[in-house]
Amino acid sequence: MSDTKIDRTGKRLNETTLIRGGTVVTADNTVRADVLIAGEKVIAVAESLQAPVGARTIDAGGAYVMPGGIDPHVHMELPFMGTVSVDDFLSGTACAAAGGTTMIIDFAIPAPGQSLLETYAIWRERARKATTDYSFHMAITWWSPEVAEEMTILAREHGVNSFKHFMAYKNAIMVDDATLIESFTRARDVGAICMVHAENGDLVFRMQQEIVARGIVGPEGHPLSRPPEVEGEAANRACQIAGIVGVPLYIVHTSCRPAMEAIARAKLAGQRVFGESLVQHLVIDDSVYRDTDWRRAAHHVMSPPFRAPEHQTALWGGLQGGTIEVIGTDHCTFRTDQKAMGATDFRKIPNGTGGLEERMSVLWHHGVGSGRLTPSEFVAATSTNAARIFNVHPKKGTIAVGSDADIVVWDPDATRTLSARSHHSRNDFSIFEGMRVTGAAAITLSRGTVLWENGRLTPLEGHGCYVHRPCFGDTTRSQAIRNTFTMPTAVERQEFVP
Ligand code: URQ
Ligand code: ZN
Ligand code: ZN
Repeated sequence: MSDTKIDRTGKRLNETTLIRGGTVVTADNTVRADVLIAGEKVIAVAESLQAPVGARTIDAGGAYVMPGGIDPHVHMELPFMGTVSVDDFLSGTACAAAGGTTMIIDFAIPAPGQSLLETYAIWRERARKATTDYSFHMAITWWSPEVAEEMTILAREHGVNSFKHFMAYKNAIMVDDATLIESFTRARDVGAICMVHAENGDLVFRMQQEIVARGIVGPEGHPLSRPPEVEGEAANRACQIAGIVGVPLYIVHTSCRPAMEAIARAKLAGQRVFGESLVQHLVIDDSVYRDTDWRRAAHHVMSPPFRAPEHQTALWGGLQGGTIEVIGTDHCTFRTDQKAMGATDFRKIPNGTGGLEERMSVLWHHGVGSGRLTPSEFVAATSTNAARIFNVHPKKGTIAVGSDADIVVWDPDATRTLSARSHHSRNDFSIFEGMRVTGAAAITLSRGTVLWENGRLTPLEGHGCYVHRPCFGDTTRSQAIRNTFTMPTAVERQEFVP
């Protein structure tokens, strides 16, 4: 009886693979070592390993062997602003593999009033086609006792340990402070982490109206309506609320100095606050909105918007200094004809850009290639920190015995020009068009299965698995949650006696 098992995609599971001659890079060290994979797991990391009979051998001589990337911020086939993002869970995860990423965390986003459990089931169904592993944050877009109850069920039974809150997108999915407080409290009590899109949505709404009233309706109006101060205010408010409630906080797509400084202040106060930035915000500035070609300017409409160059400098400093721990992409792609929904009013341009395939090459080129980051810091920012923050380490985010064999053989010398003509996204443009970068995935393995090899993508529909992310149990909650603000007790409270 053959001991070869077949997975649901018809793939032989018991393959043994030896990756030899490479330099293994984890967030903690860099070492010459071979990696032995049996089926879906790493079973040995050491020098001069022998290949078992029948094993496949990958010669990684001269290359790095790194944990597959984790992008904790993507939106596949998201219904948003009257349309749907064009990359679905198959095309999106195929892009991921081509770029060296082996796990995505998407966002299940209920319409206000919609059941969270129903939303979760919808996203699970959509994601069945994925070729790499995936998980979901759950967005809180309204509040009721049922929402609180369903948060608990998702946390305890479905491996959702992170809840997202949009402080922008008024009259759509934006929530107010009262909901933030209720949701943050429930998340704290179940041992989950909270996430925010930090822009003051009321200010944005008012500024949009004023800008349009002045006759500015083109894409240049978009950044004018959401300046850095609007993001900084919301980031600070979210940090303060999270600190008083006593829940860990993750601020997504931090794009500017004021928001980053709010994170730094919270960290200095001892709060468990994590900063994420997007690779595109590190290398693209707000001059894109002054492009005379409407299409190219509209291609770059996303929130928060691209910022003036001094904010890129601040974000690189934050990444190097540890205020920003994770680099994601917020991959949420809309084609030119979809962007044209806002041809006469920038408020109607679907917000979002792509980057999932380009993320690791762009960060390697501009980060490691420039000397800003070491290879280990690159691995931390593109994989390990996200695995630790969202509680899937060491299953994901490292190369160690027992870890999933999510591995990228990284060629630090591979040079290419990024372009929509060669990318694997369904989008008809790339915001990185023409960017020349050095450093690329040569081979990407998802739980031991090769999906990308020397320029050839072989996505396996349905190969990807849902990744349960356990909440922070009591034993680890003390590390996960630092309740900096203790609510005053009656004794301490100085009762005012008239
Ligand atoms: O806000 C988000 O993260 C989603 C809706 C993607 N769009 C964007 O402009 N960032
Ligand atoms: Zn957002
Ligand atoms: Zn997003």
